[in-house]
Amino acid sequence: MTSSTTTVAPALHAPRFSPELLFQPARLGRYTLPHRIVMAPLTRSRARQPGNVPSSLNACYYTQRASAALIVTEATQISQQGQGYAWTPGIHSREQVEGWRLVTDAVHKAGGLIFLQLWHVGRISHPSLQPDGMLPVAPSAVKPAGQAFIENENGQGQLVPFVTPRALQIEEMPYIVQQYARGARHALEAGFDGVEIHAANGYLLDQFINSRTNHRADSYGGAIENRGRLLMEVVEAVNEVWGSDRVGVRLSPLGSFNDMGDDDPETTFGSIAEKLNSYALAYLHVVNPAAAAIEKGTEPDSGARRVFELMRGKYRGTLIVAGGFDHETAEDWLRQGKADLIAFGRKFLANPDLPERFRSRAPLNADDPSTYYGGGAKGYTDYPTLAQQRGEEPHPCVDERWR
Ligand code: 8OZ
Repeated sequence: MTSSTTTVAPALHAPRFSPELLFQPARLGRYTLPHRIVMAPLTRSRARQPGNVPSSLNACYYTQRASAALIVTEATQISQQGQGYAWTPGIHSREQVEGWRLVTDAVHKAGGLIFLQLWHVGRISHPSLQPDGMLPVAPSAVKPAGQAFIENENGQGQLVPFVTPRALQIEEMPYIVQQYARGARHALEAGFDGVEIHAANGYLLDQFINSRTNHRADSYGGAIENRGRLLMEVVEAVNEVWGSDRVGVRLSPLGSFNDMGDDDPETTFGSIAEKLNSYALAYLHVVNPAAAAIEKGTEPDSGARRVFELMRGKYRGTLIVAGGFDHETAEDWLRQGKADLIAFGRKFLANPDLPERFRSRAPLNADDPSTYYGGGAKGYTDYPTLAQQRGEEPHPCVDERWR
């Protein structure tokens, strides 16, 4: 039988299911990504001490996850003033830049793409983490409810009440922007592929954006144009270093983590999304305000849906969405045009080969919350790949330089 005799109408030959959008290539600024599964930024509190220096253990962890379309590193303080938790890595000292070099070299050897997340915690800190035991800084002297995670005199982690932060003087604002610019330059020296500006989850930039933490009467407070000013100045300074097509911004509209809140989130986050259009960034990364509902399998409340839809409508660039997705909900969101890429946190933490597992519809390892923060290789670099589960030996990737 020749092929011509078997030719039938193309429609009958079309696959029953169209190919998954999760596995279609995507543009991200100057990069082309092979698929749409991003590794979300995840605080793991395992930087080498003293000095909060990234180590070969951290390089091992990221390299195991190099099949992500993009890795966004854990939040990384741009200054000692910007640190809010014990044992998180920094990008302000020479040793830290060299430590991150281990990470980027190893990830690149494995074919990965990696952006550093630039972080200043603002009021979510404690004098014991600050230079010379000073007060943490914030837009306004508003104490967050809750506790800071610090290291005590015995080298152990400990929760202590937050203090009332010191409101930044307007004369200091250029120096805050310069902290971000230095972090950006250091990230370039450390060999990253780009940077993400952390403006989410109740840290400094988010504290300026949200009305309940920003009571300023100067040009950084009041109307949203003013509350968004610091973020825009930071974006401009970081773009100078990297070019806007290697810079992303992360926001968490309606987020309540770290005692956050805004009196008019539609205006606030709609305006920020709109304003960010003018910078031609690589991407905007949004923590889905409906994440909790998605995870529970319930309908998100209408406020969360409205704010998200508003932002999606206003923002014209590439949008990454994170928060409680699984394979099916991720594919649904891409199909409905609600996101261009999906970021996975806890699933990537527990499944170093997450894209392969999704592709082959393999079962996922469960994550272990007791090993999220602090410690060593356990619960960090010992989650097995599919290959290991089939009996292959793990690739040894931690060398003796760690600790
Ligand atoms: C969990 C624990 C500590 C920090 C964030 C950087 O929420 C964090 C963080 C999360 O963005």
